[in-house]
Amino acid sequence: MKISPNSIVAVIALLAIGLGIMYGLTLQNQNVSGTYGSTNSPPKSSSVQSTSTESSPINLSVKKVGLDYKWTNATNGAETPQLNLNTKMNNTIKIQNPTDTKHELIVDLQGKQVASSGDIAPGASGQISFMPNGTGTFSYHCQYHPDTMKGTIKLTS
Ligand SMILES: [Cu+2]
Repeated sequence: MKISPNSIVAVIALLAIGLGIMYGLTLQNQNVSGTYGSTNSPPKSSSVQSTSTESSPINLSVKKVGLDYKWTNATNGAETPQLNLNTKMNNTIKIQNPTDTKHELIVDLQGKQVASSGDIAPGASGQISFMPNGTGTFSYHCQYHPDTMKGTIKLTS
């Protein structure tokens, strides 16, 4: 009997969904025990990424400093943090926007856009997930505040 490519894709998708559900349940259990904050949400079960190639998420926020807006590290409050990303792994950057205007995180490679969060409205959150597979100079900025909301990205393989 010949196995069609479609059935292989279906089996892989089912396995990925199963893994996603198990991972989600694990996160929920950890939420119950209090080791995780309420901002954690289970990954999308439709992702075909194995969880072993997922690096831990980076959490960004935005702060108004004087008349300017700045990206901040949502964990320690540092302004304009360098983002450390892993090559050959899926990197997720989560963004909260507690300010009174919209922002959009853009990731650039050699000055050309490679990923975008889309608009993040006041009080909303968003995220970018992507896998840098190579070398080059990555950077990030805000679509609407490119002069004050820009920073560097360091790649680690
Ligand atoms: Cu902005």
